[in-house]
Amino acid sequence: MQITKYIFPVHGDDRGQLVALENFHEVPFEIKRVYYMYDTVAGVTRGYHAHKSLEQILICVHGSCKIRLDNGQEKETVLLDKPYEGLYVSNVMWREMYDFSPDAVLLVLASELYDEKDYIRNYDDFLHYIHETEGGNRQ
Ligand code: T46
Repeated sequence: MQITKYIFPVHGDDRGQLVALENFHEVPFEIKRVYYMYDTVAGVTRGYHAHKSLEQILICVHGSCKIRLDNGQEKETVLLDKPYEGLYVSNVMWREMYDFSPDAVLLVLASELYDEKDYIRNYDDFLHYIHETEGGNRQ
């Protein structure tokens, strides 16, 4: 499976660091929504779903967490622990987020507004969806 991790330019100077993200420049889609999770309870795994259309970039802007990606054929685990790294998560990709450090802040840039109809929350339905769409945009 191809994993796309963006290393964003850091505008650092003697005051500290700054990362700027713009539509279609550092981020390959128009950002329509931003959300973030923090104070994640120790031992919790979030996610357990895929999206039919949504594309996202996940950035652990503080602390660390792991992301398990599954395209229905292969699984990969990615560690996010740098505020200047972004993990691209395509549509039709099962994701689980876990191993959050107590100080983790996971920021997500999303290509679409929130839409519960875009979620596939059952793993068998996910495999069926891939089969029905002849692989979708699998990577
Ligand atoms: C994803 C992973 C990485 C909203 O009202 N608006 C939103 O934009 C989002 C993302 C969530 N919510 C509500 C829906 C639920 O009542 O917040 C609650 C928690 O959402 P959820 O259980 O879907 O959270 P995660 O962490 O399992 O998944 C989230 C995103 O939903 C999902 O798209 O890819 O983060």
